[in-house]
Amino acid sequence: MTESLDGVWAEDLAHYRAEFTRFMMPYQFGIAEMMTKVNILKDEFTHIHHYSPIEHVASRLKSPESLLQKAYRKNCPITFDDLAKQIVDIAGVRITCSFIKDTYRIADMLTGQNDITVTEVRDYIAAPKPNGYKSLHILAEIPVFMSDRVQQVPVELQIRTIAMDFWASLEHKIYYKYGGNIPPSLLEELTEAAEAANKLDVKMERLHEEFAAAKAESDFADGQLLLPMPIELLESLARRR
Ligand code: 0O2
Repeated sequence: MTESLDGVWAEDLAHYRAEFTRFMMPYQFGIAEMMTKVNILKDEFTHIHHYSPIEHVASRLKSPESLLQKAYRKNCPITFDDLAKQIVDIAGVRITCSFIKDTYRIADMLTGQNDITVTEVRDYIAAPKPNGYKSLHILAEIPVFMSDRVQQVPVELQIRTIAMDFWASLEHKIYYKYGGNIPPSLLEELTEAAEAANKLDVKMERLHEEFAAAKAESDFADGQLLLPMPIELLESLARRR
C-alpha cells in the first residue's frame, strides 16, 4: 500500500478513479439517447418539411473540475449519491433554434415523447435572469438500457435561439474571465446587448411569419401543395357527389 501526502492510499485513489468513471458513464449514454431523439426530429423536419426549427445541437458531459466547483458552490457533499441528487446538469444537451416559437415547439415535441419524464422546467425566456440570460431549461429523465439494468438518467436540455446563444456564449466567457465579478460598466453593456438580441429575435420572427404566409399562398397558387394523382381517382370521386 502506498500512502499519499494527505493520508489517502494510492490504491484507494485508483479505486475511486474507476468508480468515478463508472458514475459518469450513464450520463454519457443519456446524452447519446437524447441526441438521437433531437437528431431524428432535425432530420425529419429537414427531409419531409424542408425546414428545420433546429439550427444546431450540441452536447456536453460536465467535466470533473466543473462538477467539483458546482458541488462546492452548492455545499453538496462529495459522495456519489449526493452528486447524483444535487448536480442535475451533469449531462447537457443544447438546442439552438431559429425563432422563439420554435424553442417551445421543440420542447413540446421532446417532452411529449412517452419515455421522457420532465422533472423541472425553468423558463428563462418568459422570465429572463436579471443579467438578461434567456433560455428554456428542461430537466428530463431518459431511460438508458444497460446490460443488467435500466437507469433513468437526468439530462438538462437548454433550448434557445441563435441570438440568445450568441449572447450567452460571450457572457459565459466574460463571467469566467472576471471570476464572476464582471465590472459594472461591462455588465450594463451586456444587459443592453441582451435587449438588442431580444429585439432581433422578435423582428426576425415577424419577418419569418410574413414570409411563410406569402410563401404558403404562392405555393398553393402554383399547385405545389397538390398531390399528383391518377385522373380515374378524381373522376370516381366526382361521380359520387
Ligand atoms: P456550465 O459551465 O455551463 O456547466 P441553481 O443553483 O440550481 O439555482 P443552476 O444549477 O446553475 O442553479 O441552474 P440554472 O440556473 O438552470 O443554470 C444551469 C446552466 O445554465 C448553467 O450551468 C449554465 O450553463 C446556464 N446558465 C445559467 N445562468 C446563466 C447565465 O447567466 N449566463 C450564461 N451564460 N449561462 C447561464 P453552469 O453549471 O453554471 O455552467
